[in-house]
Amino acid sequence: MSVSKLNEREKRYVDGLLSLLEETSPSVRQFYLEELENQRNTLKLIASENYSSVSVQAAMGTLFTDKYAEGVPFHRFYAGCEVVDKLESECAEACRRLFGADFAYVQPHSGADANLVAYWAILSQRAMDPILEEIGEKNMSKLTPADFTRIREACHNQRLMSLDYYSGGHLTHGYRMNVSAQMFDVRTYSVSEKTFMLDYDDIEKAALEFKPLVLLAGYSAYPRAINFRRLREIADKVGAVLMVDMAHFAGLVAGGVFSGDENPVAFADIVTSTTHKTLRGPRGGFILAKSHLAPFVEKGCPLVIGGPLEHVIAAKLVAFKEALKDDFKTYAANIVRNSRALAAELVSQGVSVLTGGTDNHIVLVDVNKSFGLTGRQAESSLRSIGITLNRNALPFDVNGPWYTSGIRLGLGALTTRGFVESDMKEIASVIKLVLGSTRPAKSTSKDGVVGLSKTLFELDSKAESEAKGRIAKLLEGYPLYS
Ligand code: DSN
Repeated sequence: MSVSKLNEREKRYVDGLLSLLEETSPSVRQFYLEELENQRNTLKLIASENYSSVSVQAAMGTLFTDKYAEGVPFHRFYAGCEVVDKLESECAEACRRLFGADFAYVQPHSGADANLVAYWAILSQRAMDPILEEIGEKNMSKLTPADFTRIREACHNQRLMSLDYYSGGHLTHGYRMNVSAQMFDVRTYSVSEKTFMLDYDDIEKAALEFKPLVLLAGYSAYPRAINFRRLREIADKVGAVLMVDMAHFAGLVAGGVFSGDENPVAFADIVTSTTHKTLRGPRGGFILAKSHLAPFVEKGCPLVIGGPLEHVIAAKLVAFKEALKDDFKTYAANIVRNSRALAAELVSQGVSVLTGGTDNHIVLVDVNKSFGLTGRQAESSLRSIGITLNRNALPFDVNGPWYTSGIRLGLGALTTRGFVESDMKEIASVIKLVLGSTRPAKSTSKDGVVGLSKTLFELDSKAESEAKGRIAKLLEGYPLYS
């Protein structure tokens, strides 16, 4: 059964929900219908989004939202947790099994939360614990103010090495506006200026020089597989903890596309993730850890998290069970087939695709080089004809993180909807038509100087109406939640 098509029971569920909302909260019902229209009638190429099953959505909308459960299963600070204890421990076990990990922690509300818990778990083990051992007191509340200050100071300015934002790293990987950069002394590594891919020898050189406590891999916008065995070797050489943020490609790991040296779970001490991208679950996060870090990760509440969201944990369990089924492997393989086909079509139509292709669900296009546009203009122009995707900074981007020179395309959602490789030629051709017919508009600055806008654009009206028709036709072939 395809996630994007509804069976009779699912239809009845949605109908029931809508008629209930009609009575109790008509505006919510109206927004639901508008969002359905939006998701249904546009070609969703946002790399971090997907379409979850109605079972995932239904599990989220349950009475579990009413239960507080601070602590961990069977060790809570609230009464009445007998049922959520079973729910949460089954969810963690399904997650652990799905990825073949030593330990899984399913409480993080998001990927950013998961990263914060992971950072502090590492700091707890590597910076705090040795001091607590030395003092001979494990209970923080019993420490003297002076000892507690010593602990806090030991945790600050530890070294983190991660992929830089422009090379595809995430904000929570040490971007200055994020708390990660304010906690850690951060040094970033970039992709190679020649290939736009990771250069492991360069990373090793930088790591030997910087000697990070945490070597972090993972990305928000990088189209290639990562050799985690090689990163493990580098981490071991410098005594670093290897942390991987697999938020984007968790579905490809679960579905067996990334195996062997490309499977982070086999090599990293700690792996963080979201549940809603290629993994196709509810919006949320989780952490996998090797046994030596598990006791520290488990203290995520109250370290970072307050009450875990048991209704989302219920939906995570539904999603993990879906991903444990054989057809999820097919889904994951199809994502990469589609992604490769789209990259190849764009290249064959003369569009500049970073690294010349892809190994995962992401395709990065340099719209500045190919069309003389900013990413912001390309994003808006494509949205105006029914393609939804993000602008994205590219390595060494001259247009900064707001305007950018690139767009990021992701195939997780369209693959769920049923699109296949042979559709990619038409999608690439519409993208080429639209961007090739878009020009930066003129704009006048406050001082009266006329120049080219980085935001405003003009799209040829003939191309616009042709593209809209072609997108509508593509969408007709793969109805969503029909
Ligand atoms: N916003 C997500 C992404 O687009 O990669 C990650 O936070």
